[in-house]
Amino acid sequence: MPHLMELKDAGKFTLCDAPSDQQHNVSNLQSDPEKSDDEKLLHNYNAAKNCLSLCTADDEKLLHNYNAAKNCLSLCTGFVSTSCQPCEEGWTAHRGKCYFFSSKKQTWFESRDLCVASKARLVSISNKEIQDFLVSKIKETHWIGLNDLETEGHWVWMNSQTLSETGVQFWHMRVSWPNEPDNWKEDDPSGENCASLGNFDGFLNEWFDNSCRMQKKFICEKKNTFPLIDDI
Ligand SMILES: [Ca+2]
Ligand SMILES: [Ca+2]
Repeated sequence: MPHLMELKDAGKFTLCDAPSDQQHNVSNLQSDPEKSDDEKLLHNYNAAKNCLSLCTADDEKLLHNYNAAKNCLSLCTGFVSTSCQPCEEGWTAHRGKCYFFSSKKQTWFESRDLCVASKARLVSISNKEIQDFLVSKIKETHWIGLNDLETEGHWVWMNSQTLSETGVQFWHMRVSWPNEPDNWKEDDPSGENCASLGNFDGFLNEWFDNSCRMQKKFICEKKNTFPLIDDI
């Protein structure tokens, strides 16, 4: 493993012959607490891309520069990428995150644990864009990371965000029956404390509270460790 300063120097000087005012200083970003890891990666990806675009088209030099840029990027977050795949096999990249749509049905608790076992968590829906993306990918009801297990009626996502904090909710509404969430206790005396996209009748673009013991497919999400520019 080359010394840190060698890599920084590679980023600044050997990476390409771009004028210094066109090169982004990776080390400044590393210490900027205002920037999220995703923002840093995007910035550094763009910096590397800009830098490479100034270099010669010579294949060997491009390969060398690509490796130098990759090494530089690995210093920014401590993440060492072995490939430029945006997400692992079986996961779908979308706007800086990777999503997993299960093929098997599980209880909500099993779904939550399986996501965690994949270093992910049950999906959060914090805006309409994510809601629409997820709805476009499913053909039946799926568990999401919303629950009122701790306090009845107080719905929270896996990161403890509340619905008033995200500002969006897509509960199913009824004309002559109570709206969702209705905490229906006919099937499960403990009520309905876990939310899903859709129910067994469809309505895939709406949320329902269900018994957490129901078996449904589920959606996990995790950060994309190397988002491509077109995927942000
Ligand atoms: Ca409930
Ligand atoms: Ca319900």
